Amino acid sequence: MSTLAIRQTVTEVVQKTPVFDIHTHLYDPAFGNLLLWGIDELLVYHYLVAESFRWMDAPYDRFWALTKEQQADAIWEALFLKHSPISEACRGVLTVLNQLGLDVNKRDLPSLRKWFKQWKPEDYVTRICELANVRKIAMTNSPFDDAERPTWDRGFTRDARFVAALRIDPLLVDWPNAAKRLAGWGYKVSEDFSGQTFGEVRRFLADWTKKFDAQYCMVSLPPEFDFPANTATSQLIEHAIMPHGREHGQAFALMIGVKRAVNPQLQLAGDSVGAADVGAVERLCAAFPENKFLCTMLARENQHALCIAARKFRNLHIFGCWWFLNVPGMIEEITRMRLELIGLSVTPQHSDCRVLDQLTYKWAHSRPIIANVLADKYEDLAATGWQPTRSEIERDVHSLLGGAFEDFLAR
Ligand code: FIX
Ligand code: ZN
Repeated sequence: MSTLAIRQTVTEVVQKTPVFDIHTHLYDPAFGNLLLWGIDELLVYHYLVAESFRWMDAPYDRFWALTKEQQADAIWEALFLKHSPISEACRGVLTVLNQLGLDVNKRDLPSLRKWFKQWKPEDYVTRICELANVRKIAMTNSPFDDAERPTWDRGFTRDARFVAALRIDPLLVDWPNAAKRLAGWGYKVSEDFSGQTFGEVRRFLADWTKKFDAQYCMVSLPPEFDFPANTATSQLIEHAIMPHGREHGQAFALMIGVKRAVNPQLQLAGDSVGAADVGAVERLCAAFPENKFLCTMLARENQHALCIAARKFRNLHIFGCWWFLNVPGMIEEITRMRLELIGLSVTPQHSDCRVLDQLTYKWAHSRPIIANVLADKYEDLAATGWQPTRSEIERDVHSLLGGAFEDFLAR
């Protein structure tokens, strides 16, 4: 293949390969209103809330007292009408509308609202999955979430496109309160870890793993996360999460580097970032070679060391350009570094979507960047005389877009 043919083939294959989106905040349609979609949800996405407050002088509370539609109006006005919507999150809204065949140039929010009202959620899921070319979506499912627990308790017919992930932040970052809740649900735990506490936490994890059919167990952690350490988090990981993971063959996903609520007035939009110690991840992987770890980190400064950790530990699979890193410049830099350091045994991207429609933009924006970096790498190979074939390219792209993740979980 000529270099032009390589680039065209890679671009086409990356577009055509269905994705397994391994971390989102989307829900199976059975969860009703928890599955967010449509223009108002797109506009009140917390990424845009944070950006819009930069242009607003009114007290925070006045914004929060508005209805969702009024909040969306205020954001539309501040970020789309009064200034050009060039940030990645703003551009995302326009990509969604454009992919749906709507004319963004009219800048006509009322008629956009009207268009969305004609859809039924089940049909819309299918339309969006087709447009985004997504084959599977990992949800974020928390037994501590009062909004979703009743649906699990009641039971429902699963939509095969949505798989569950067992999210346990309260257990690991707020043990005293989590212990009270577990005790309330009949698990014999004590805050000081005495008696059967660890066994009972394992029973809790096993019960919800079964109820969710959870593909992996996940936590987000602050930059201060350390292991081993004299903390409840470290104790619980060692004595409950690790044995649970081994017993159920379940990977443990760590998302490290989030500083929660640096500006609580911004609510969900108020979280920030801090550099963490990749050494803690290395020590976990070394201490528990029989466990599998998935990891993404929020700080740009951690990305290189995290790649090196993945070179050292085959029980570590790194993934995604998380949150503030999910912007074109960072995706390009991080993806290039990962492919150069660990080749194809990585999942370069997840969407982290909170609104169904965002699947179209997150993947439409990431795919060409991944394709471009990959094409550079194949061109380098071709320069040595090693010609990649189309089927090799298809195999590799399938790996990057979820296949390597599935293989890792199956190991
Ligand atoms: O902890 C997480 O899973 C984060 O991804 C979210 O909580 C965060 O609010 C987000 O939406 C980032 O994209
Ligand atoms: Zn997330």
